[in-house]
Amino acid sequence: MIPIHTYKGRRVAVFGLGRTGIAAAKALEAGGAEVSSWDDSEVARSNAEAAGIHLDDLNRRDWGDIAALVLSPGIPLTHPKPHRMVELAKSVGAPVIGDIELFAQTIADLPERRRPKIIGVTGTNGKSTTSALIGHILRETGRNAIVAGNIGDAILAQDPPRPGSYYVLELSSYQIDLTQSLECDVAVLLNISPDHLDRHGGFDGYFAAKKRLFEMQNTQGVAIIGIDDDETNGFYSTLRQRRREDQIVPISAGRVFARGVYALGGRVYDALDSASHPLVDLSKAQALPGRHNAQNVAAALAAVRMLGIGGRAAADAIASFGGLPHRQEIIANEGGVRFVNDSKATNAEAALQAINCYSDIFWIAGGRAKEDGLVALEPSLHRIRKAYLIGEAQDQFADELEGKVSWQKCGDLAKAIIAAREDTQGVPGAVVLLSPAAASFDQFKSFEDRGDAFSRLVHENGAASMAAGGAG
Ligand code: UMA
Repeated sequence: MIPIHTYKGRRVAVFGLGRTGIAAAKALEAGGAEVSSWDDSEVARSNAEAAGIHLDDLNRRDWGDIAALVLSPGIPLTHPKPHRMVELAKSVGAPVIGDIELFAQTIADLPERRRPKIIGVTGTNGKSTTSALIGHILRETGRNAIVAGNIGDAILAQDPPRPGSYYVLELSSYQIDLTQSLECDVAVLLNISPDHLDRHGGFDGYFAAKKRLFEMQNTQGVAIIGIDDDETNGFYSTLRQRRREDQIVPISAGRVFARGVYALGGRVYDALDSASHPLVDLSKAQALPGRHNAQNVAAALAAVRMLGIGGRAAADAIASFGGLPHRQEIIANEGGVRFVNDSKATNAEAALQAINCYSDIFWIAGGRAKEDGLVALEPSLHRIRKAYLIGEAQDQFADELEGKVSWQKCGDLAKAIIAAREDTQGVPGAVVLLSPAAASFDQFKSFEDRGDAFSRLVHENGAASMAAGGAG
């Protein structure tokens, strides 16, 4: 845990008692603050109590002594409308902040020589993989690196900063909205496409949140910008006018840059080092298939290069990266039919990236649909042999696929797996791909929960099918 001393002797309201809130309440208490914690959900409250959190109903108490409200990222700050707690905090002039801000303040309070390096990674897709990859390279090259934020456990549940250590923070737009003073040594923007629009009042609000990561950097901070979409390319041009040449690095999967890191023809080049020799042969990085991962590799290489780690050591570390659960994770190979868990793909853009990595796809999709539905998938629908639709989105997805891809409404994951297994019997090379292009919350707690269920059901159903004498 990282104790937070900023509010020592003062009272802080912590609202939302999931991963963020529980860790924040404990960290604040460890640093000497008085903490009042609450959550709208009774289940969350009793879980928090079991975890040693003292509850204090923030709906009923007087807010006069509250110095700050620590809000969890999943709770509306501004849109669709501010949560009641945000209004209460504003009414007494208490700042509304997140756990990343508490972390940032704690780092800023350290003497400069004891400050760890901070790498912040944002974008719509690929944040987790890029963050994990940067962490992996740092560790493989002998550094102490912690990867946290929108990936895994909350930042304040991590080990306290040590001189010479590195924190790699995957940052969602929600988390950046609640952060005011995070000075990343290296900040990465991978890409942007519409997502979470309801929480930001539209695309501009969403993009503005991502850009703030760079606005918070100090004059020494380095920006790594993916330039493969129009919006981020435009942002790169703007930033170039404001920063020294050595403080901004473009990255791309497909475009060559004199001063950038880019992927081309299955290889990644670091033009900051030598543009004539590829640094990484992507065919050796088994856990990183597809063009989107080429961009993630370029971003990770650029980030570590700007931290002084380059060349062969970084390239070797990339080859040994094992990948992340729920992101194109091969969980079974039955007679040449692969079952791939890509539950993390909660929007069509993310699903497209996985779909582009395979042909002969038996695709399990659905859940709670995002605003743009399946529009982004249009160019790659020919790769899909059949779609097995689940969850709230199944009717909408069936309408969108009508006349383009054969589909079957299955309702839930278990039925979808059974149907896909039947259809792929005797089709070596087929891929049963769970890449839902929708959020999980209609039927699961989280995308991790959905991915775990997929993995369990594939193995259970596979065993049952073998026992029944099926091809399995
Ligand atoms: N709650 C209320 N009232 C509300 C809404 C929520 O009381 O109106 C309570 C819920 O009852 C629950 C708590 O708030 O107890 C949940 O807070 P949360 O949604 O912020 O969840 P955490 O467990 O704190 O997880 C968060 C991130 N979740 C979100 O941003 C939605 C996790 O990212 C992150 O790993 C974790 O903090 C640790 O930093 C997950 C995520 O889905 C991976 N992120 C989104 C994404 O990637 O698309 C942004």
